[in-house]
Amino acid sequence: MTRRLLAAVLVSTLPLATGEAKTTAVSNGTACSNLAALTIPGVTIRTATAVAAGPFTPPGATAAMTLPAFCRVEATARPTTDSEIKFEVWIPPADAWNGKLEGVGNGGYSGAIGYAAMAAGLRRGYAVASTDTGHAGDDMKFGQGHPEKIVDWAYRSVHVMTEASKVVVRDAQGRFAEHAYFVGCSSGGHQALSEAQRYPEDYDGIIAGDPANNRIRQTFGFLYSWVATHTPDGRAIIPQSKLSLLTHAAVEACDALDGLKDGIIDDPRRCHFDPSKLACKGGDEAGCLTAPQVDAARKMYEGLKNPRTGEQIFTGWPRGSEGFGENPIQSWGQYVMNPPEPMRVGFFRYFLFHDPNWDYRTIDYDRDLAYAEQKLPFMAAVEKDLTPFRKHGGKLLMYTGWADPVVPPQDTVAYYDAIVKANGGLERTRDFYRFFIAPGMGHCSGGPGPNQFDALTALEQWVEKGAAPEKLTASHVTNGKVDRTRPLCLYPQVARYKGTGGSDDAANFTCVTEAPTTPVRRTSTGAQRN
Ligand SMILES: [Ca+2]
Repeated sequence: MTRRLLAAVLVSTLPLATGEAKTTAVSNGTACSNLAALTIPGVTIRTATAVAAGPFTPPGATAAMTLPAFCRVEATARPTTDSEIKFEVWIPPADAWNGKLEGVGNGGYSGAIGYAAMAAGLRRGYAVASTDTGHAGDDMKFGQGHPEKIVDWAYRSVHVMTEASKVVVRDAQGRFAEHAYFVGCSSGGHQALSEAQRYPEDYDGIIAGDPANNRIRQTFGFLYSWVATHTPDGRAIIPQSKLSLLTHAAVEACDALDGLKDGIIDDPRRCHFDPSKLACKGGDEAGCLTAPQVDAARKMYEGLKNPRTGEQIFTGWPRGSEGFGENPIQSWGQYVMNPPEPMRVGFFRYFLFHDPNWDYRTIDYDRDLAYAEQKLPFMAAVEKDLTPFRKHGGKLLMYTGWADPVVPPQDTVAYYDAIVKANGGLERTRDFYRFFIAPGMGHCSGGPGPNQFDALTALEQWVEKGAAPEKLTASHVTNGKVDRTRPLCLYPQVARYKGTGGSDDAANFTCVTEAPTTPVRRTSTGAQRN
């Protein structure tokens, strides 16, 4: 069913729903338990249950979360005969509802409803919706022989969830939500951009964090980086301890390039730290890198090039992202070094080649990329003309971390630069699409840089009051205490220390526009200066 047709069918069911509502509800809405009788084409409402304020333990969780009262609706959408898209809608009571709907995004290939994100939205007074994207679990085998389930994961599930959730909320409250927002990071960021590109009318405001939207090339990048950093028998060449060593050395070399020695590389594009500076003089030791380790690190920074044409297929990972934290996701550990095979090799086995035994050593980066982009173009969300979303009045707030070890931030920057070009320049683009980069932030959170900020309030102000965000104020928190704040500036502006007052206080920084990065000069220390 096309989107337009589905919307028409949904609208045509509304008068009936309104009639029911008037006979059963205290307010203008339908009583929670009666929502189970709601009819939406292609959607089955499985349960509708009033949940009292207090502890609530989501399915699959061991710990309870404390929530305000809400109406919990569990539903399944089947836009194709092979689809089984589970989603939930949580609706606050009329007197607690802020009049808005928030769709929340997913992580990885996760077939799991995002209960924690739903809880956060509900506490703010939102009606919230989340989907399992049409399958259970993070394993990519679900796509083997199920092309429609791949489409459900790639973009359809969020749209179907959104359209149905609007109707569920409308029936529960007796009126449509005044605004709809989507909030996601990582795969959720991919979903966010996909919504703006494919379904520009779904949301009025969208937050896309560390978006994995260049999904096909990112997957080729994962495969290449794994092969480049593992021995032929599959052992990681760089141990975790040496990932931290690399970060320490990169920060030491490039920290001061931004004029402030604060343990943060402000813009890794200006940092050209050469890992050979750490080369062992003799044998392998804890404080140095062997020749294969130097080579592996270089390839991580350089990224994947087409072996035939030399084209950069996918960017490398930034200096400063190697190993800055204890958790494997705060390093190249979780997505590159630690997996026994290339991360997301299932893309090739189950989605592309339909061969569970496909050997990643046989990849041809030229031929197979062309094939993948021809066969599965819907896996990526890289459309650059966002005119329909702009015309809808939508606002898009995108952010990323300059130390992201999972989704390379340079790719997000390249995408935004291309968006600016395709949408009439920076000023016209900023009217509806703004980008903020957090120096020293990891993947969606964490890292030495300030990485906690309230993007949703900024987006609300923009959509509802017309106050476009000029900067976001981010905090760094250690053991529950804020120990540093910093403005995240409107790209391409950067935060510069004013020269007086504490350098851990956002008030002592100003956002300035710097000249674009120019070709850099290699110095004897390996650091680079313009
Ligand atoms: Ca610095």
